[in-house]
Amino acid sequence: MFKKAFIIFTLVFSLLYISSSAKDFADSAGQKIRLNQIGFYPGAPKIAIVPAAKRGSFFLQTTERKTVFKGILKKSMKPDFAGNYTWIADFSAYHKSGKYILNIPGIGNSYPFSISRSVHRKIADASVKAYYFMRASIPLEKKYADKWQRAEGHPDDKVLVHASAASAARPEGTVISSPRGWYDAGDYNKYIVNSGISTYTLLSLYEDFPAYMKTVKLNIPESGNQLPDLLNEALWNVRWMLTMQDPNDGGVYHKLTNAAFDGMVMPGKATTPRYVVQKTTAATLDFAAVMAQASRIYKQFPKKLPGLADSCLDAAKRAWKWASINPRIIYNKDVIKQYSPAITTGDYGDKDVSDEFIWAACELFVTTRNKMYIKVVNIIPDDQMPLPSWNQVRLLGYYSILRNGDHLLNTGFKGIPKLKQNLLAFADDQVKGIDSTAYKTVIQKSKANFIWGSNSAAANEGIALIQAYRLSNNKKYLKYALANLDYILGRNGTGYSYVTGYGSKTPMHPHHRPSIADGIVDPVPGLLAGGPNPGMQDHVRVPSTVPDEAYIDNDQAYAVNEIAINWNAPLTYLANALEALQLDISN
Ligand code: G3I
Ligand code: 9MR
Repeated sequence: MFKKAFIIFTLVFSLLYISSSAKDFADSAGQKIRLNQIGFYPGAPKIAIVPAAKRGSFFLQTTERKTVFKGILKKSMKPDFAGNYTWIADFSAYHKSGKYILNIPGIGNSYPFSISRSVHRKIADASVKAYYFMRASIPLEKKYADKWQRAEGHPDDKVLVHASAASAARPEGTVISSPRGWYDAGDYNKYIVNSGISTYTLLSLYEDFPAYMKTVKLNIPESGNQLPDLLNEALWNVRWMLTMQDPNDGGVYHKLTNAAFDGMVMPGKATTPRYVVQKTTAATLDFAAVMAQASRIYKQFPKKLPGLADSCLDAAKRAWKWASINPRIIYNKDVIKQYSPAITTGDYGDKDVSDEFIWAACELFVTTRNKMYIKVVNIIPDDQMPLPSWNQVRLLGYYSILRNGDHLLNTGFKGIPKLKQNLLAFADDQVKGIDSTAYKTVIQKSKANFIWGSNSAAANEGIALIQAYRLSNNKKYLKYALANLDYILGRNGTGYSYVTGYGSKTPMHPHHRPSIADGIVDPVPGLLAGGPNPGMQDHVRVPSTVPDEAYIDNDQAYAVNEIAINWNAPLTYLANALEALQLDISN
């Protein structure tokens, strides 16, 4: 009797042991084979990178382990940032739809992935829906938010004018109403500068791909109201931004914030006083740019949104005027700290506003066709095309001019050929030499990309390449834009797919207060982690300081694992644009 029980015990124990170690093996092998964990379009390039491989074969197999394609691993021509060569499995020649794994003898099996049409559709949708989850001033109901339902946070209907923002018409302590908008990131504050590039990027996705974006349905409260859901979602933030303009002079508050960062609580539990802080030139110009753009887009829906386009344009013009009179009011955190209460939340303090002037001038010019805006600002001071980020917005204006070139024909503006030439030169420079690199992605070409929010650089490079494709019809740009999406979804130095909920190995502990505080194991889905950054400004040690490996899935690690609206927006653009253009990407 005892013996029998012992045998059963040993059997069960060893079965458990075998199955768990088999799982570990699959997991660690999956981690060693770096590929887009979602999958590939049938006709598009399909690449996996295997850092630790040796010369040999690789096998593409169905999930039933039937080999459908065999190839030879090729050694990369150049090493990665750590100095190691990688091995490349290229199965682009295989086109059949299905669910597969990659088997590499001596290493194991990759995570399963798909080859199919519309392979990125779900993640593309989720990257927009993520903004719904970031909404302030509204409860997230179960029918839209599923298990991430939550109570309303921050009504923001009684916001105090901070001492730094006091004026004769609105002295310190004046109460204003400034509801709606998206939380910036892992924190619950709302910042105009960062809202600027984020909202612009979502609106430009609609400007470039209106037909496709009309098919994207998000199951949000406004769904079915005749406005495309992307525009419904963007409007949640546009309406908030409008409240941030002082009606008395046109200046725009830099941010709406608590005095200090909240604890790790749900938004409904974060109830400390909220302030609007100092009007700044950067915020006012970013606001002007977005409102000019919003005006021309929402104008297409006059029945649904009567008057909105005019209000936006009027707000943009008044903001422009304020910035012209106040061209150098720069947010300085050390000055703001001296007021009472001291404000210690995010800065978005940009000392150089020349690019903000260019962006606002471009948007106002595109919307109004009035050349006055580009006469007072030299919009093409040189041939540079700096990659967009919250503090570098020049290219955003150029994109707008280029995508609206036809509409500007009779204005007499002569700069379009030059801008086109410069943008294509920039794109050519980005893709030059990529095929010989260790991961064959644009982002990994330069160590300098790996700063706070590096994943957004990957996505913003993808946008630049898609603009280049739209201007040239040259498919090579699309191929490299897709390579950066592959990077974000797993073909990278860590083996993470950096979007919560999408991929086999994804961030489970983002620095995002609701994901930390809600008691739900899975983080809020569709959010892009900041990504590798060896800076360790959060004092959390990363396992490696090699630029593209400096990442940890830790909720304290805000310098690598926070999420933010300005990082998600270019992902949203890239994933949706590639879905819209999927049939154009072929070998
Ligand atoms: O521009 C320099 C670059 O020239 C230099 O090579 C590089 C080397 O470290 O640093 C670059 O500056 C960085 C700067 O961002 C510009 O991107 C700083 O190191 C870096 O500390 C700074 O990080 C910003 C961070 O706030 C701290 O201020 C992030 O960009 C910005 O995204 C982040 O934003 C926060 C908000 O303040 C609050 N809400 C969350 C949000 C996301 O973390
Ligand atoms: O949660 C904050 C995050 O949104 C910011 O990006 C980050 C840097 O400004 O700061 C985080 O807040 C931390 C604060 O700076 C220091 N105390 C701990 C806070 C939570 O980690």
